[in-house]
Formats: sequence, C-alpha cells, structure tokens
Amino acid sequence: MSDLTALSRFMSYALRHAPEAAGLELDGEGWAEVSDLVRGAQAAGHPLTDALLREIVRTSDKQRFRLSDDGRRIRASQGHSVAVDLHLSPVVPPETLFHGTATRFLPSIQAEGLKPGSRQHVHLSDTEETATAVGKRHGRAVVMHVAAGAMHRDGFAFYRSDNGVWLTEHVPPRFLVAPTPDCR
Ligand code: HQG
Repeated sequence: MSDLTALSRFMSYALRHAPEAAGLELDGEGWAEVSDLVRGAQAAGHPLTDALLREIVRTSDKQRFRLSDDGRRIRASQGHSVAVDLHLSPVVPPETLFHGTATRFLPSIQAEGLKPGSRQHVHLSDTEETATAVGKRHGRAVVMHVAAGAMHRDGFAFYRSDNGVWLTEHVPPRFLVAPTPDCR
C-alpha cells in the first residue's frame, strides 16, 4: 500500500467511523477542521501534512473527501457509521441500480434484503462495473440488481452523495434480483 493510500485510509477511518482516533469531534454535518485532522493524525503517528491532505482529496480515485468552499474544513462524502446528517436531498433514482456483494452473503440478503450494517445507508452504484469492484472487497463478487424506480414509486427515499454513490436506508428482498456470480 502506498503512503498516500495509508494516509487516505486513516482519513476515511477518522472522518467516517472513529473521529476520536484523530482527537476530532465532527460537527452535525460531518465536518472537521483540516488543521485539527492534520494535527490529530500526526499525534496518532500518521505523517499527514496539510499539503498531503490536499493532494489526497484531489487525487482520491472515488473522490471520497470534500473540502469546504473556504478550504478550511473537510468531510467524507459518504460511508459514515457515526451519526451525521449530510443534508442530502432526496433524488429520483434510475430504474435500476446495482449493489456488489459477496456470494456468501446472498442467503441472508435474500431473506432480509440489503441492510446498512454499521453504516448509515446501503450503498448502490449506477454501473455494474463499480458494483463488481465493491463486491470483490468482500470475496467472490455477485451483483444484485435493485429495482430502484419501483422502490421510489413505493415511497422509498434515495440520495446521491457528492461523489456519486447512491444511498438508501434499506432494500427489501422483493426489490432485488441476483444474477449469476461474477467469475472474472
Ligand atoms: C452486506 C466503499 C448479510 C453488503 C465502496 C456488504 C462502497 C448484508 C456488507 C462503500 C446484508 C457491508 C460501502 C444482509 C447487506 N445480510 N450481508 N441482510 N445486507 N449486506 O463495506 O456496500 O472505498 O459496509 O452487501 O465503494 O460493501 O470505502 O458496504 O457486502 O461505496 O470509499 O454487508 O465502501 O467505498 O459492507 O461498501 P460495507 P459496501 P470506500
């Protein structure tokens, strides 16, 4: 893992899951002062600097972080397990969205639907390719097709994070189709 990737992981960890690991308190919308994050990361043994942080924000493959307009604050664009309100507006989803998971989770998902687990939302993608990559993080990937349009017409809310991830609170099993596992 490159040094930047390790620092980016620590930033994700602090801004999504464990602000105390960097001595931070996030505000209600998930923001932290950049200078506090840099100082807290260094205190925790991570050689983060203001310049490296800004490079990570700029080059993040998934654009995971967002800086405030004045450049002084930072937050994660999605993926939180800590309670924050990103104030995302409900949006109309495409007819079909995709969720990548591992084959071993299928029986439970088929019984209970997609649950957010420790995060605040279920994460969905608008391409099968992205969903496959997400699923592979967990094992042998399978991509579930989510009938997002039908869910929306039934009153379920959908949101889109600043970095393009589709979010919803729960996908009941009746809105899911699992095609054959990905063998690539
Ligand atoms: C599974 C990455 C059993 C779910 C990605 C997933 C994403 C169930 C796992 C973001 C279940 C949770 C999030 C049920 C769901 N029974 N398992 N009823 N319902 N699951 O990591 O969606 O690189 O919390 O299928 O790109 O994999 O971190 O969620 O396999 O956007 O920026 O429980 O993380 O972004 O795993 O990934 P996760 P995820 P970053």
